[in-house]
Amino acid sequence: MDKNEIRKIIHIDMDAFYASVEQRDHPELRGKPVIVGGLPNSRGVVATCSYEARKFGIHSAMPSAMAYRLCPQAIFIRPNMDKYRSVSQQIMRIFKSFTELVEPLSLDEAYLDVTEDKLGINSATLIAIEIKKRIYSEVGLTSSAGVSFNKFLAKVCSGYQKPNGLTIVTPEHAAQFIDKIPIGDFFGVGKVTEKKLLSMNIKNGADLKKISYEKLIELFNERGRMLYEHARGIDHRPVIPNRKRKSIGKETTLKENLTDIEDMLEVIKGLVDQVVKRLNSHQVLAKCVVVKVKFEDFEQLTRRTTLDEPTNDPAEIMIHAQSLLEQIDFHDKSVRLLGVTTSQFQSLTNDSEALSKGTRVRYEQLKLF
Ligand code: DCP
Ligand code: MG
Repeated sequence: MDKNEIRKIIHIDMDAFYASVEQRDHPELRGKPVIVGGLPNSRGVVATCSYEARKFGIHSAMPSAMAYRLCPQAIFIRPNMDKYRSVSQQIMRIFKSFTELVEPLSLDEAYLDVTEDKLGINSATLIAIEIKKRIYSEVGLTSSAGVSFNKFLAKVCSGYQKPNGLTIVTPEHAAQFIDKIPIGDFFGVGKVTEKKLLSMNIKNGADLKKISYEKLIELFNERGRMLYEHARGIDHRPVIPNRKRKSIGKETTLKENLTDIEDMLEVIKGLVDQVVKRLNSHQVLAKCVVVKVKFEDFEQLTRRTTLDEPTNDPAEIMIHAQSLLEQIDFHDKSVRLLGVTTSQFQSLTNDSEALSKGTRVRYEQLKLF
């Protein structure tokens, strides 16, 4: 893309994500301090908490025992990750109805590039409003959106008026907005860097802009260049969509070349086990199995088969891998590498039913950016 073209970027982040899902599903928890994470008598920590609990000073990563001391009446709930993952899939699908350029950062947040949108709406602000409405009516949750012309500003914006916020920073207003951004909110500034910058009396964007390029590079190398640019509203990082994985495989170069098929099957079995682990972590079944062989002379070939039903059963995948290996003509050559790959996936996760609720959106500005 032309670097001079002004992009339209949205960052969406769900409000108190896990806790809001629990309050949605258990109406008796609404309006109450809810803590999702470890239980108070465990060594666990708070994953997140409702905004009602935040008033007591509770926050993510705090030990649950401390959260209990701050707010003994809080309701503690163990996380239900399957549920949060399925809600996440629902919101990502809503995003994708506006653009294919969706980059998820975690279950509850994503960048969208809507410079061109599928529906021809053409205004990032109106798209953000529409997305918030649809998440509320179809999923039953509130979210916060930031709208700007690059990733850095869009992300800072989405956190600006949480919960249920919408903040827009146009190119004309960027400089004055950046001046006020606390230094700890700049991309790549963690606790250590924040301390270092504060000790140099750099508290916000305005202070950061006064530091020379050379000085920032000297202090922080590549990160220094980014800070220099971000302080001036420059951030060319593209929105990179998470392309769906098409295959999962594992291969290994053998310690010694093999000629005995029984030895090869032993190796294949180990590979199948590793592939199945990864199928499970991606929550998919596979319908296609491929075996790859590389010979001592580096010639290589693959054999594939398609199953009647998708599977994640290692014994079943092994049966197919074995029969594929047995079909190979080795011409008395030894084998230096073996691989197993699976593809044609079917997802194991079911989406929970979309909730239908009233639509309510609050926003501060409505500029057709
Ligand atoms: N999370 C976690 N451990 C952390 C931070 C977050 O397990 N240290 C989980 C729980 C959150 C989810 O990730 O619900 C999203 O993280 P966010 O930082 O976006 O926090 P929330 O969505 O809970 O709250 P906010 O309204 O501040 O975005
Ligand atoms: Mg969030």
